[in-house]
Amino acid sequence: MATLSPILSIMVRAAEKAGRVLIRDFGEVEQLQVSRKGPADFVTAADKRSEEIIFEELKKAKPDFSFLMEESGEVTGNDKDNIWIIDPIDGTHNFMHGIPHWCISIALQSKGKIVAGVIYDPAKDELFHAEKGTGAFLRGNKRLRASGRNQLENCVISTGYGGMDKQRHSQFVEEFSQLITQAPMVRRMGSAALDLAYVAAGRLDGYFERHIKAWDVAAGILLVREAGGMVSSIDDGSDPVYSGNIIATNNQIHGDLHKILKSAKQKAA
Ligand code: LIP
Repeated sequence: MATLSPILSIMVRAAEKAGRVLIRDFGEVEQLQVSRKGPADFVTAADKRSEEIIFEELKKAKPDFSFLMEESGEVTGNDKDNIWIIDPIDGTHNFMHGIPHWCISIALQSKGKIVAGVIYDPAKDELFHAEKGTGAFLRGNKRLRASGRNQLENCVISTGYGGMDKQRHSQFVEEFSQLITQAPMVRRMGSAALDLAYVAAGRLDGYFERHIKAWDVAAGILLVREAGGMVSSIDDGSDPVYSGNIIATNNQIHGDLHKILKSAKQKAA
């Protein structure tokens, strides 16, 4: 593998250390499915333990950096310009159900821009990484490139939807019903970070989701852009890291997919 930069090495080391513990926990989760209550408490503990491991590793390497984390929230350091954005398990429900499609996502935001991202899938031992201006890679030096498909009917599009109130539900139903008439191959795989990594890798041609968090998407947004894809917010020109709504594509179908989502929003209003 090409030599990683010092900052990516720090991020990869933290992700792999947490991943070793999580893959052991994941093995135990599969045994807990039979219990009526299920492994929810066990997975919550795994989530928190993963975040603690990542936090300690990054803090040791960069003591002054700040943090934004899914479980522990914000930790402001002396250096407010550099912020680690961490999802210790993205795809938590997959993890909880013993489905091997979850990951660790770590991004570094510097002066308001995402400059480095690592998405690690321990179950498949795939590590995606990118640094601003230097490309996106799958460990082993495989350069990631977004797909070239430009006809929606040939594209695989992923999406997600969290808990929904009535308004959200009707909007999603309208988006989905309009989408499948033009792009019938839609997937709901349960991890925003891996959805974005797969757009960067050309495995998916597009992804969109509303009511999503910065830690779900920050690293993946950089991967998609460094792989030649395009990322924007769905509803306006705001930063998709924090807007809570995102559309990411191979660049070829961005306008077509965006048009469907905007039309659906108007119809559902
Ligand atoms: C998940 C996202 C997924 C979304 C889920 C959830 P988590 O993140 O990756 O795309 O649909 O509702 O937000 O909770 O597993 O970190």
